[in-house]
Amino acid sequence: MRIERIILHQIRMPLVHFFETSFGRTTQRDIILVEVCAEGISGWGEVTAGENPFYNEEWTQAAWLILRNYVAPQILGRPLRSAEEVAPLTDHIRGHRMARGGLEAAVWDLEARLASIPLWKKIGGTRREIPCGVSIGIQQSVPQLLDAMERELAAGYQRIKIKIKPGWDVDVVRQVRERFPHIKLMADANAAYLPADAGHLRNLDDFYLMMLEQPLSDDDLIDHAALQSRLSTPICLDESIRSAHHAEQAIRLRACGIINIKLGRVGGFSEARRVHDTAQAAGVPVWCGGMLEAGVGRAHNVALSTLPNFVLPGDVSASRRYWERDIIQPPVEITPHGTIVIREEPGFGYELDCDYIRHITVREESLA
Ligand code: OSB
Ligand code: MG
Repeated sequence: MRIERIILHQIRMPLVHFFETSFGRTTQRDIILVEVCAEGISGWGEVTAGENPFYNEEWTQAAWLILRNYVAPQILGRPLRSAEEVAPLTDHIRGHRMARGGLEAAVWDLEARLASIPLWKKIGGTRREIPCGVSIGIQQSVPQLLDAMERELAAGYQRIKIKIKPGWDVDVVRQVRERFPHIKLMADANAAYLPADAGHLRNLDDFYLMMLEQPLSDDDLIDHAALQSRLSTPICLDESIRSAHHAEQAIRLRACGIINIKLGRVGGFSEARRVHDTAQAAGVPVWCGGMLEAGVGRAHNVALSTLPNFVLPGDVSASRRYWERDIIQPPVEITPHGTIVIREEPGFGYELDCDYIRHITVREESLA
């Protein structure tokens, strides 16, 4: 396969409801879609960087430049035997894994479409139905949070993740547990705490959470290991795991018992699979995280979640939780028992709604 053209599309989509984490509130998304073209067929990827460099150092504007000036020139016109060759060709670029991963995922989709097989089969997936959870952002009040949880549980979701930060943590989790004593529940701090908060975080052990996600800084495996030794609740790492090497180090240090895999954060499917395999070999379960993706990224997350060690419900939820109208057809939907059924269509398995994409495009550039 030889990529003849790469088209960057930046789209703007308002969220149905704002999404708030310890690092800030998002009300509308600015998303880069990467279209790679060969032999009259297009493959699509989504860059999962945020609008601001707050979750990690990446953001939409920087990702556009990295893709245009550094990633696309490495790939354009070059004969590729498989999508696995893409990540090594951009390995000399330090960081910017979401930008690189957006294009990498597009080439995987293209390769699957050229072979007329589903992407999930191409990457070695085995599940035909994946378990789903939801991530609920920080709310204005506890009753609002409880209402939101009520709605998601009624929709069938198998586990609820709530976002926490200093001042919105132990008391909130206590009230949630009083209201929902039996559900699968977890909390995500997005790196909002310090090692000195260990005593405070230990209070969370009373609420038998499935896990506590990324309590400490993204660059701090050693303090996560120290914290884990004082907590009975398993720590799950998100921001800290950018590669299989990080996964291996975190597991060796006992810094976590569970890993959240995000396609963009680790730079695409090849590295996501390596993280998956590293964790599986160590007996560490993984699940698929989300970055408020539009349909392309959402469909890629569904495909990734079919790998065998994705044993815990992911933050892979229905399109309608985020979008009035998604950019794929049909939108991603869940069953009444909180699963997504895997589709058999080639590539990522959904149709692009190109008219709608054109309608919400704010910038486009074709590279050849
Ligand atoms: O830490 O998992 C996170 C959204 C934006 C940035 C970071 C995170 C999240 C989520 C959203 O939790 C999950 C989703 O897309 O449903
Ligand atoms: Mg997280």
